Amino acid sequence: MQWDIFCRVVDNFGDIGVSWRLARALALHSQQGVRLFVDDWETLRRLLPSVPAAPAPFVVSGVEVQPWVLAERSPSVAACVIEAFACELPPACLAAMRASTPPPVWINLEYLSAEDWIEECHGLPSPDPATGLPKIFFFPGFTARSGGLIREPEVLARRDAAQEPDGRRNWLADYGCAEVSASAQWMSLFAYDNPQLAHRLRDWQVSDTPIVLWVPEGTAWRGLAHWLGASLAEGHCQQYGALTVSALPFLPMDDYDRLLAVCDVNFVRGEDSFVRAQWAARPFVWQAYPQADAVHVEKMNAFLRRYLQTADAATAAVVEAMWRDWNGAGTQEDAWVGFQNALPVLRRHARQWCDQLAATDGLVDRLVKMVQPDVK
Ligand code: TRH
Repeated sequence: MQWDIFCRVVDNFGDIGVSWRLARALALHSQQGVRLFVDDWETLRRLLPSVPAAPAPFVVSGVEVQPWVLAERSPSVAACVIEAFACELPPACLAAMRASTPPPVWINLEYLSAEDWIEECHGLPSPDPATGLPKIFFFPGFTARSGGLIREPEVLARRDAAQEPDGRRNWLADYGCAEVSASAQWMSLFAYDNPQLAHRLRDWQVSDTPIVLWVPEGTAWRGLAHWLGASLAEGHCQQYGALTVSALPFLPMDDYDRLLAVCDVNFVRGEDSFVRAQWAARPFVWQAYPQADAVHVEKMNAFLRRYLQTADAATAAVVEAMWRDWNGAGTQEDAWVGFQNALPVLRRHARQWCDQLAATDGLVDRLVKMVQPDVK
């Protein structure tokens, strides 16, 4: 069976990050033909540096990656068409889909949410006004009645390897600098502009425990530069009291996953890094993509209700305080101290949560079962 995934990059990295992970997981899982059409080759290359500079069809990890224009010029219809995040397919593809017998299964991949309402909408078809073809809405999520989470077959094994005793040594061999101690508390930072960052940096500077903060290139550099009073460049690695700041390049995706696995705490954002932090099975703080009318706070609360269901009241309180503070939903001066003190418990909790998620079908299994119900 042939799968076509269409992705337009609206902003940031999440659209292509999720689409690429899905394409790779589908190719690995089902050994079926997978093509990924993408309109922003440069952003794809940031995640996958092995992709050649000139946009042209290219096979990587079993996925045929294609520039978007090729779908516009010579559309061919796959048995299953996945439209990522309602990105609107090229008119030529829509026409070819309408003319094809039988028509393809057409899936709209939605944004991940922990909210209850997605269960009612997951898997529902809706007629597309332009073509009359049914489009099925697929909602990734955390429950059995949702579309699940993308989990490539080897993701947990790769995490376990990175968390072996030599995992940090290997990381330091690739990205380390003399100032970094392998035994410090390691944290990664991937964030949108965040006024709370300055407060946290102050906390970390006076921490009793030495802290190393790994910061891949991106928006968080701006906040850091403001706090440092100097611009930041790749390779910047310097100590500020108990805090060592290490500025990394924007990492190839698999190295970003490795960073999450070797850190004690991960600050993540958006959708894809949020999921990867959960597979890393380490305590994490999520910055939800900021939306008008504090919609993102609702999303955060919906996730926390699930994530903290089995946590005791004291543990739940420190996580809630830290996450609310980080998402601008209620400042709490001692949010970090409480969170840091609870880290041993939070680490066990993160592992339990990850194991619980990993015991259920991943998104690709659920997708294949929906599209090919007869396949065992
Ligand atoms: O980049 P994001 O903010 O993307 C967001 C979300 O997807 C959000 O839901 C969407 O509405 C908005 O974009 C438009 O965060 P996200 O989802 O975590 O995607 C980041 C991707 O970048 C993820 O696949 C991990 C990858 N990454 C690297 O490969 N290397 C790096 O160094 C870093 C920091 C990230």
